[in-house]
Amino acid sequence: MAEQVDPCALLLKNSGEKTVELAMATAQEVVNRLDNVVLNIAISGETGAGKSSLVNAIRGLTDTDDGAAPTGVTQTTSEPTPYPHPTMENVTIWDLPGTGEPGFKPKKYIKTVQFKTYDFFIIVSATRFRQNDIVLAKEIKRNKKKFYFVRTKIDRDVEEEVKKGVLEEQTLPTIREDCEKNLNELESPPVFLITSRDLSRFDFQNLVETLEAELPEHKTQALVLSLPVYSQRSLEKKYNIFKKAAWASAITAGAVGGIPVPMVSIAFEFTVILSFLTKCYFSFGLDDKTLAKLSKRVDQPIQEMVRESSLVMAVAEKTFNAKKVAARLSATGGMDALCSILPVAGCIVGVAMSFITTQRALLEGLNEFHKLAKKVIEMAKLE
Ligand SMILES: Nc1nc2c(ncn2[C@@H]2O[C@H](COP(=O)(O)OP(=O)(O)O)[C@@H](O)[C@H]2O)c(=O)[nH]1
Ligand SMILES: [Mg+2]
Repeated sequence: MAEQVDPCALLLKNSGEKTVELAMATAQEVVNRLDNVVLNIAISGETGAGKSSLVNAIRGLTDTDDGAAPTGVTQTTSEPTPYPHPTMENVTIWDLPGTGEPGFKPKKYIKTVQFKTYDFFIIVSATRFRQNDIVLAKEIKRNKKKFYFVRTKIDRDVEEEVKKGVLEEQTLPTIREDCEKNLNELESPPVFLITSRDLSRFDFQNLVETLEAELPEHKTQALVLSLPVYSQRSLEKKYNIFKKAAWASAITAGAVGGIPVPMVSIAFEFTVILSFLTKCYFSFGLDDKTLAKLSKRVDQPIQEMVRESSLVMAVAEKTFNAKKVAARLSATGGMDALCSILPVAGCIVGVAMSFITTQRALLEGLNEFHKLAKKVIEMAKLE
């Protein structure tokens, strides 16, 4: 049998609060943060620089996917185009109009694109940064917003240099220095070298880490969860966010049903587990769309491997088949009970369950997804 743990003590420990009331308020905040944080990322730069491709890469899409921003098209729009994240609807990547036209007016541009909308700007170039990029950065700064310089299409440069016998290790610092020198008017801010074709290469991780250090914590969380899994490190960050949020989801399972604490017997809502695991599932990139693309790209049977997990399948099919999910979660005493009491798909179970059992179920599901996602990274050799 499971060991006796005092749910109240566990709640206080997990929340870091002194009273149950404060812990409940914190829990609600943690849960809201998983869903409701609004993040708006602006991608700017000259026409042809690679803005739309970066918009797609950040959203985990290739240029030919449904809903992808059109790329390689020469016509320009004068309006910013919002591209909502495919699975986190509060995260939007904005494809801004090109800045390269003669007579470009940064002040007017900033006004037209409604700079207040964005949490930060990414200024993209596939060559050295131009005067337009520099004046735009100055204007963004004057409006007290942050900007980051991204030099994209590095895969292409590296490839071309390799053909001439120049190694990648030599090419990268040369490009970096050249770009940074060109930005000395702005006191040479860092330039992040990336390729939208593969975010696991070059400086994308550094860019994300710089953003993490500079954005408010809740925005950072939305950013980390919304980015595709492109490395072991990016997965670990997501995992830690979910791990820290599990207790809060577990406790609000009771509160959502309008049932307040008594701690020991909170009404247990099965849909909470599924909603939590569905978020993990998409954020870890375990969904069919993502895996089908990855399997094809790296020519490995990754999708098949993941689909062997019945927990994944239950979440994927939205069958909300409680027995299937519960049976897959390891057979702790609590889980056995769960199997026997959860009758119909998707319904709220009016059975009293403890916060501890719910939390355990969330963590076990999370751990299984984490293991699978790690295996995906290994099979795809994403490092
Ligand atoms: N090799 C390579 N090509 C890229 C990359 N990013 C964009 N491109 C290509 O560059 C062209 C212009 O990109 P696009 O995103 O449409 O530029 P935009 O006009 O700034 O939106 C397209 O043909 C893209 O496929 C990249 O990182 N690597
Ligand atoms: Mg474009």
